[in-house]
Amino acid sequence: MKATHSDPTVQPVPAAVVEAVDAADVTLSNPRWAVIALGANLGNRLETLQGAVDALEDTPGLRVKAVSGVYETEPWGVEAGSQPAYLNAVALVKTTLPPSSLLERAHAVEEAFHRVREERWGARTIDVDIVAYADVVSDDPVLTLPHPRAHQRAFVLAPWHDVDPEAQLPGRGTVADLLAAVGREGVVPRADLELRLPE
Ligand code: A4P
Ligand code: MG
Repeated sequence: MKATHSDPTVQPVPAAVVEAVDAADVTLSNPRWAVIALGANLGNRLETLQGAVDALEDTPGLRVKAVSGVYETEPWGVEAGSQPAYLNAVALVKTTLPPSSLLERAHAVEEAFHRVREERWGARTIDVDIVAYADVVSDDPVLTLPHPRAHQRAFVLAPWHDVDPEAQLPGRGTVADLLAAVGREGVVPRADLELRLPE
């Protein structure tokens, strides 16, 4: 039976929920930019990447401003042939969330797509990493900024360079120079796959 406002069994909406709904309508006042790396090597990889982009856009205080093309990449950090290939992409976002809240949101998105953590660098339905948050530099292991391995990874640098050719990785130099240094081996553009920028 459909509940109505006059239905005495309907509980009032808790204040916290009301706040969350209100926050979704907030106009960003002083947003910072952040770069989010997305990687998937289990399940329907493209669908999951798109779902993660859409879930990020659904975050109060966050707007996805650009999404890169999709790259098929060899698994990094594990024995060759031991894991399926990844699809990787990068999203540029503007957000009023502080870094810690952005990380919480990244973890919530991973959980929504049933990410299971069994081993470090294990195969995953989705990895949502914060590559950079404005010019913040931090060696906190809970949230290291920039991401401590981003400068070594063509699967982050190539898609990031595509959406922002002038980008700088704080403390490391330009993304263009870093990409030239690591090369593009094992990182293949998939022009047949495309991520949509949420409307
Ligand atoms: N953490 C610290 N800094 C950050 C940050 N900037 N962004 C902490 C996100 N998380 C950060 O991460 C482990 C812990 O890192 C978290 O608790 C968080 O607080 P995780 O996602 O639980 O585990 P993980 O991803 O397996 O570990 P790690 O060390 O973050 O892995 P990486 O370095 O991200 O590598 N190969 C290809 N081709 N493509 C990939 O996308 N990804 C990985 C994951 C390995 N090989 C890959 C790819
Ligand atoms: Mg990660």
